[in-house]
Amino acid sequence: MSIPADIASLISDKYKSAFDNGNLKFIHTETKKTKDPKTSMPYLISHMPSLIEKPERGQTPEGEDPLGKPEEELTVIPELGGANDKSYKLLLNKFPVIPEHTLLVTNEYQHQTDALTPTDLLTAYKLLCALDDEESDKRHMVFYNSGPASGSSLDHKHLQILQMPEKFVTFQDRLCNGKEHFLPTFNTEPLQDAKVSFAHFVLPMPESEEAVDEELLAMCYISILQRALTFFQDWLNENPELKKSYNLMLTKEWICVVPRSKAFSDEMKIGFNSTGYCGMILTKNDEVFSKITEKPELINDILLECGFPNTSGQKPNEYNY
Ligand code: B4P
Repeated sequence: MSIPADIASLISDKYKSAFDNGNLKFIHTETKKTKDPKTSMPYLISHMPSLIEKPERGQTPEGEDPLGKPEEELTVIPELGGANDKSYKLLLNKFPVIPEHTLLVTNEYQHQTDALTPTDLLTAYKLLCALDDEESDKRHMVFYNSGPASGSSLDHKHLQILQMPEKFVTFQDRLCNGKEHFLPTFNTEPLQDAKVSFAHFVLPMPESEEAVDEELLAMCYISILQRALTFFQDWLNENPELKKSYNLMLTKEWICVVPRSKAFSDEMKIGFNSTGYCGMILTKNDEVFSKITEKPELINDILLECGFPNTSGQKPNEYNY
């Protein structure tokens, strides 16, 4: 797996020219940092006016695959991967809220509901290693929105990479702080913050980059994905419409999977993708923005409505995976 050593500047230069030439539409947001007084979960609420012209799920003309034949002006690296296997391309997101947001896209069409492969995971991890910069406090997160209730809008398999907002500490960071890497066993469950409303499965990553290979990443992913998928067996009677959906988030410090029941709360008029489940909330409606900034504890309830109940403290045989 080879990631060009100058990847950060390749992305910056491409972003600058695409921005200057109007090839991408940077979406300005008003942001507010806040915290849930009950769970202490930190939130960064970004407000993007609903007027923005961005196609939503189902609005891309049928049969069109914007990630399959991307604009040259948005393509940072057309062929990325191992020496003999250039399976991916790296693209700029056409509608970023955070500058230099990129997408790791499979060159051959695969579906966004397909499981991630060990190579997908290692390529994403290597990108994180190349982009994170401790000295300037730059951290990145990779995420994968999979399935119709995950908040995804395009079906061509893609992982996304964005820089974490400065000094933003997610609840997963807090949960993994000072903890050594482990793989779950029958007696040792992945970490789950008991104060947070929704089910989530988190594992700390090894501190040393050299310890992380395809096998370790695959073991982490499969063990937490398996726990997330149990919800779809258990809740199918109650909700026969349920379709397997989850969010995956990976940083150099932790990996997390959140099973999802809904992409959008019709009552609260807000939806989430992976970013929402680490506290980065995007609103598109003025009323919703005021409501949740005034009462951030509402967010925990809406995240639960679009996820499943927290199972912290339960033994695996109590919910049978
Ligand atoms: P998906 O996984 O399918 O969908 P998504 O990230 O949830 O974004 P969505 O499109 O639903 O937009 P949303 O209003 O929620 O990823 C598809 C990706 O491809 C998106 O990043 C999309 O922008 C990009 N894309 C679409 N057409 C493209 C094209 N022709 N060429 C290249 N890229 C293309 O969110 C709007 C934006 O803000 C999205 O980029 C989203 O990822 C990002 N975002 C959402 N919540 C955020 C948060 N809390 N903080 C920072 N960014 C956030």
